[in-house]
Amino acid sequence: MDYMESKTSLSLKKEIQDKCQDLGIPMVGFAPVERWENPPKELPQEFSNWIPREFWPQSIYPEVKTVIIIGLPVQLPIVETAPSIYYHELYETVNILLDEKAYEISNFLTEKGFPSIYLPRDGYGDIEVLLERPLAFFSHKHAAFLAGLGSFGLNNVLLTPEFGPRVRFTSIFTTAEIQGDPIPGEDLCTRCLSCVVQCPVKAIEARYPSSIKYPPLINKIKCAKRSKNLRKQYNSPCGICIKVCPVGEDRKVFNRKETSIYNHRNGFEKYHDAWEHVQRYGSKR
Ligand code: B12
Ligand code: SF4
Ligand code: SF4
Repeated sequence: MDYMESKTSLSLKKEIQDKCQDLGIPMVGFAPVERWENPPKELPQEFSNWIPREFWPQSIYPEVKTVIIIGLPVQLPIVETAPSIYYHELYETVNILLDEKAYEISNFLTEKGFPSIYLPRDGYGDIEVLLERPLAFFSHKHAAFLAGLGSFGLNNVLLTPEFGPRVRFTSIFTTAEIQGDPIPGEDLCTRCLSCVVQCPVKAIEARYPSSIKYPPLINKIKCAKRSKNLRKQYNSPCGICIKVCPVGEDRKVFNRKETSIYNHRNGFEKYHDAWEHVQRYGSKR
């Protein structure tokens, strides 16, 4: 990149950040596509098994130069009712918003002369498809990881300083060359094992937290089966492993630093009563 180009890249980056602010997006990151081929040394975790080449952005849209990742939070007191119709509705709302905002940003950039395309926040037809092959064609959590937005937890999702794992992502592929964001390199997972212990189907198989290798061992089929069952009851997604995670400033914001609140009723009756009330209505048990 020459001097003029890097100046353009910086002002364009600022324009995109401003656009995100106008759209009410609290989290945005930039990852040049080279990071998929040569993951930066300062990443918080080393992977024993990196994403296969066909999942890289440049394999999906050969013209892409930068991946822009946007994140919207899922509000903690609603996740606390999970599984419930309330969390189900929130999940649907955030999904629609993510897709719409990414679509709008991609058109904004295309109109500026940088052809760009949005990606759907998920990208699968039905849970039945995932039971056969629990993969999508592109992984947003790895994109967010490469943009320096967070680190992987034992729960296999990305933990962020702001919202812990309670944030959903999508991406935009742009032909604009934009400077990548710095990578803080901090491993945010405390290895508290709450996600492992609380998973109702024991899908998180991490047993030796001191010698953890990434990606963590997740039985995706067990998790997808639970999701299928909950969907029949209008209660999906499960979300327990993101509810119990102690990481995230949102815990302070919502005054929920104490995570033992989820383990027993004693002393926390008012919360349990509220969650149980929500769970009694609008979905099957
Ligand atoms: C398929 C899927 C599921 C399935 C399968 C579960 C799973 N663990 O993958 C189901 C429906 C069960 C599910 C559940 C959940 N999901 Co989900 N899911 C996805 C989806 C659509 C695709 C993930 C994917 O295929 N990635 C691509 C592959 C390459 O990544 P990977 O699976 O991590 O693969 C690694 C390892 O498997 C390993 N590996 C080992 N051998 C091999 C072999 C091959 C061929 C490959 C490819 C990889 C591989 O290497 C890979 C790289 O490290 C993404 C959305 C998206 N498009 O990104 C959301 C996504 C990952 N889910 C999300 C969430 C939040 C959840 C839930 C908490 C439910 C909820 N919404 O409340 C649970 C958590 C489950 C868990 N603990 O992992 C969020 C995560 C956000 C975050 N903060 O990180 C995402 C990004 C959705 C979004 N738009 O925000 N999910
Ligand atoms: S989403 Fe539920 S079933 Fe899947 S890993 Fe997390 S806690 Fe377990
Ligand atoms: S619940 Fe604990 S072990 Fe699991 S991801 Fe969060 S910090 Fe890590």
